[in-house]
Amino acid sequence: MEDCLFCKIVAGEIPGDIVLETEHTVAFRDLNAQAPTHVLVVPRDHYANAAELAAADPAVSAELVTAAAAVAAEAGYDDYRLVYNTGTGVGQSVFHTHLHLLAGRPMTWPPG
Ligand code: DGP
Repeated sequence: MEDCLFCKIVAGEIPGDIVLETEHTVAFRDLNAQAPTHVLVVPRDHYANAAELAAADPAVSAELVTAAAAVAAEAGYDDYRLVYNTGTGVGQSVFHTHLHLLAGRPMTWPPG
């Protein structure tokens, strides 16, 4: 999609610190890391949020989770948090589905 930041990272048009690529996903480090490991896993195709992706392509939705687990395992973490923000009210700022993988520090619940 034109003017989508994450579509451009997937396409290699702007740089991303890519840590894993699978058939349908790309994982790269978050520019504004909130944990020692903070990676975003995105589908290669454009969807606005997690629910849109899950409705359109459940297999790729699952692939995001398995890719995130692989990144966590490769980094040596058994404990990690996966987050989808949906909507500006909870902090979504990029409207290309992305799964946040956070690991490497203690985390509280409920989240802020
Ligand atoms: P969210 O707030 O859930 O929409 O998450 C968007 C994340 O994207 C946020 O944590 C910061 C990150 N981000 C924004 N611009 C860039 C960029 O150009 N490159 C990378 N790697 N991450 C970015």
